[in-house]
Amino acid sequence: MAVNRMFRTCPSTGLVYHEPAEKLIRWNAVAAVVSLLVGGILALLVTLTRWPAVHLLPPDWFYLVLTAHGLDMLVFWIIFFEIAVLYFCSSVLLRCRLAMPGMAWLGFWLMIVGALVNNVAVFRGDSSVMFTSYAPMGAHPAFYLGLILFAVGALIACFVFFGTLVVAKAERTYNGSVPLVTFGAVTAAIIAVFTIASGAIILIPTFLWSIGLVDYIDSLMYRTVWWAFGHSSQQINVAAHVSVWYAIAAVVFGAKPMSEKVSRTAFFLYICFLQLASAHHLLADPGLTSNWKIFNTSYAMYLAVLASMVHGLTVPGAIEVAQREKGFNRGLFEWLRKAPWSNPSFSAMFMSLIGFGFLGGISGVMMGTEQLNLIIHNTIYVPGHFHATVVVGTTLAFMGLTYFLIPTLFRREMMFPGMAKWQPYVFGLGMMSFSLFMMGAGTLGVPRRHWDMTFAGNALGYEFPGTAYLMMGIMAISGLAAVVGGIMYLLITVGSVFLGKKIQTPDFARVAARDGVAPKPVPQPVAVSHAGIGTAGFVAPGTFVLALVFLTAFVLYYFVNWKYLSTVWPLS
Ligand code: HEM
Ligand SMILES: [Cu+2]
Repeated sequence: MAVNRMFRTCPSTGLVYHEPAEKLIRWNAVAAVVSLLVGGILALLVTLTRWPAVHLLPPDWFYLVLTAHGLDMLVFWIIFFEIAVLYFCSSVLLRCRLAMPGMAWLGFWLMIVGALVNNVAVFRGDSSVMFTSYAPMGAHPAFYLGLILFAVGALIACFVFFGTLVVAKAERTYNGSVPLVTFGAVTAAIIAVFTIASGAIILIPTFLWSIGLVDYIDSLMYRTVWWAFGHSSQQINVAAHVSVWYAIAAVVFGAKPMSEKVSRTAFFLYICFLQLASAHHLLADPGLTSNWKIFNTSYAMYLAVLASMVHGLTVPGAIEVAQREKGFNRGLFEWLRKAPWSNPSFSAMFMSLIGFGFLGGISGVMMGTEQLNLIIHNTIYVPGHFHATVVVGTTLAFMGLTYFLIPTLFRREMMFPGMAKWQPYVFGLGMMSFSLFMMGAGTLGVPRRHWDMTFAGNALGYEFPGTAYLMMGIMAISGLAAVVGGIMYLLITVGSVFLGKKIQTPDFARVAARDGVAPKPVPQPVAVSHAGIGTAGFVAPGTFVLALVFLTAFVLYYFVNWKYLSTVWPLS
């Protein structure tokens, strides 16, 4: 079967692109960036409304815009980008053809139609049910239908990804096991299948309920199953952005994982335990036993947290080892000081790692403790936590990857390279501060998703301390900084992709399928000795010190919150 296929090899990276895969990766990435643009405009409006001194939108618009912001960002931006990552990690990294490009296009168009239908439902004004759309709050049927179509499209994309792995195996385009980055993508895709199945189990009956064919949706059942979907989808993001960390570490430093086995085991832990952690969204719900909540959120969740901490250690560890081997071997932190801080792929990736760990991780464990959850339940602490995870963590990592993709995938020179150096800092630091001040205001009790924290005109008023208003103001200003960082990202990416100078590289050429595209299979790293680097018997002592700082911060913050809990509920 000597079908001819179109491939090209990128001269500067050596990556091999199959023509349909390249097109699909581009289109998915473009759809992602368009969603980010829409979500970003909405972010600005939401932020200006939650800024007490500005209080921009009227209530109906606030809830509409908040619903659309959550969906366009956390569903459409992130998932379109993830599909691009899946195709990249299969077809490109394994140097093989993409399986069933026709199906992949079907998936893509279903996702586009789904995203549009869902957005239309929200902007009609009768579906301001928030990202979580808890029953018995009902939206227009098109709201659910849009999400279902989008999910079917994403599911098809996952199967195209799995199919591509089968192709690579059958056509022997790699030897040994798949590279670690691809392994991480496999983790993400397996979780995605579980996630989409849970989404279908809850959204299809809810859709039928919205058109009157089902007459009752139990609200506790809705919340339980919805979070099997909602939480797991966050774990797809984590598996995807951790893979991106490894990829960027490999591209920028030539860093090899410190231990493939440990990293792979950590990915495997995600598959085993994260769905159970969904229970942390139900900690304040009546009707579920404490035993169930505590088992799932303590014993089970910590194994998923462990996995993230392993990655948080091995990624900088691998970078440290690579840097020390290049000669940056003095003291504890020369490797970090001499890192390429003006390379936006690196700075985005490193801030993603630190922000995700310190802000998202520590706050997540605190919130996931049944007793402590009471302090912050439904306060603005919650969006503070998840902007640290899905924005500083996932979104910033994806931004870092984009800078790498512009020349190799889109074959364009990057526009505004000077601005690109600063973009990750403006966005990342803005978002970190935004998240921190949200958490601060939340600790003082400021509610999330609330149009007016002053409760003006309500019979039962409540006065927050002045600090809460101050924190909401600083939060909003930091949010504006992040919006500026987002605009910089959009200018650079859209500018480069559509107007950037074309890079002339060898174009697609026919290759006989039987021979495969990879005449030289990817060489597998050989074990190397790290003799002569590091100090005191550690190859990566700097990373070890960073881990101890993390541990100290973690323990202190955790216990401070127990202390705080004892004061908010005086018993004597
Ligand atoms: C410049 C960037 C961003 C800013 C300034 C921003 C700002 C905000 C604000 C002020 C809220 C409302 C919090 C509340 O009142 O409860 C919010 C909610 C939310 N944001 Fe963002 N955001 C940004 C980016 C993102 C990104 C990139 C994502 C996802 C990847 C995201 C996902 C969400 C979600 C899921 C909600 C909650 C919606 C709900 O409660 O139903 N945001 N954001
Ligand atoms: Cu969760």
